[in-house]
Amino acid sequence: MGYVDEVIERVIAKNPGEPEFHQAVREVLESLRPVVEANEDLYRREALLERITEPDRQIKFRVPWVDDKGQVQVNTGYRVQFNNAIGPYKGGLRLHPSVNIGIIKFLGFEQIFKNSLTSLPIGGGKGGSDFDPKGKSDREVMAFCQSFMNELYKYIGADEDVPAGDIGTGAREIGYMFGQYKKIRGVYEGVLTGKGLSYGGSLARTEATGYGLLYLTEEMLKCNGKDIAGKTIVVSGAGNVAIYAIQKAQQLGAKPVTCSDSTGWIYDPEGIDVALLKEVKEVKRARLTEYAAARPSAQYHEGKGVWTVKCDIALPCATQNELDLDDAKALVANGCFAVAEGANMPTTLEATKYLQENKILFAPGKAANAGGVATSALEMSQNSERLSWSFEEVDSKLKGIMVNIFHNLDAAAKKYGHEGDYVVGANIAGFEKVATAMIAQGVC
Ligand code: NDP
Ligand code: 2IT
Repeated sequence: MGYVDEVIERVIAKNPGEPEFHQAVREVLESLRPVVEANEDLYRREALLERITEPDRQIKFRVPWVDDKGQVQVNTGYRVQFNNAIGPYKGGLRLHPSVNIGIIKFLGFEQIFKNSLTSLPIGGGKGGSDFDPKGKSDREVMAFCQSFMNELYKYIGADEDVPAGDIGTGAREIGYMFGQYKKIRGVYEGVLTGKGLSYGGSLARTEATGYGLLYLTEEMLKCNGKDIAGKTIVVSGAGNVAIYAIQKAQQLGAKPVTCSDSTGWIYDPEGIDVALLKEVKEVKRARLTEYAAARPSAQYHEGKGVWTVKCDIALPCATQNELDLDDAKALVANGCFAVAEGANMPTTLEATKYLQENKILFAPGKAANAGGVATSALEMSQNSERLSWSFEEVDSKLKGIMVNIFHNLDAAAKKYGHEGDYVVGANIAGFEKVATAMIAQGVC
């Protein structure tokens, strides 16, 4: 058995009951075969693949808080510090009832390669809790966030580990956590990113993941002789990533016609009304039924369904494994020619394979959604130099980073004989820098 297969088997045996982590490891390691085969003796001696698939540490803790009725609630908090070969651990905090250690490990593992691809000095980590912010009052969210930070503060710091937002964690949650960190440590530092603009946040961080997704998609299309203007786009999700992906797609002359949340989806043939979507999701924190109620051209459907809508480009921006083999078949049958992942691992392995076999341009999340964490790293730079850059400056750096990511992964795919396979390209390009740094730093 080859080294890659041995390590995949070992990871599955050592981490039972963590299917998302197994999936992420399988996807990355299988696409590293060309590099691993070229360096097998060195990597085996260094146990490089065993080391890179084993987190530096996993922290799990109790998060007790008091709800508005005076009842004590208990959630579980996690932080997985996966790899800091190229910089302090960096990655978001997910607050969603589905959160467990396997999900945080898959996200932390992906983050290593994503962060490397940005070309900025950030290592990989992820955290979160099974707390559900939905339906909670601001005071309850604050009570949870403060209790979460009462434990997390021991493990993070501006040069150590810098968390940020993810599903369920936006500016409100980051604000409460930042306040509590400052209170406990007495230090004003860039320990979190995605902060409010009045206390160290970066302009364009809110927009960064969605905008970055479109910058990379535009470049991928351009390099394949296609133009984004005039194209019909289907988007899933209605959160931070989806909203700003829709906004930038419109600015580039495309027409996004769908969005979705955890209960249903919208088809709006006239194009999504971003101002209305923001009002429903960012301000009212309401369901998409409210969007449909306010917009005569919109149709609301219960459940899942955006991938059945005829489109040129699909942008999954909600959550993992939301685009399966049947969805991939529907997209291909309807003439879709490009898929770019705004979410982390939204496409199943079978669906990815099917899309690539059918010559769909496929940009994997660790490249396509790297604009969020890249801009977080720019927020860290601004915090360190105690300056704030203009929106235009951050946005133009973000665009440069995304264009550069595309060319790096395109070149890596070509170098190893897999031209056009951007999954292979992204994994190899992200891995090479981390592997070199790990070997240079010795066994640690
Ligand atoms: P948000 O919480 O802002 O939005 C998530 C959206 O997806 C919501 O519309 C939510 O529905 C929907 N959703 C979440 N979970 C499910 C589910 N299990 N089934 C169906 N719909 C679901 O999160 P983000 O937009 O920040 O994150 C979306 C994805 O992008 C995640 O995979 C995240 O890891 C990834 N990502 C985020 C980055 C960021 O900077 N925020 C950076 C890079 C990647 P509802 O409205 O009902 O809650
Ligand atoms: O998945 C991700 O890259 C994020 N949720 C953003 C992480 C960050 O540190 O900005």
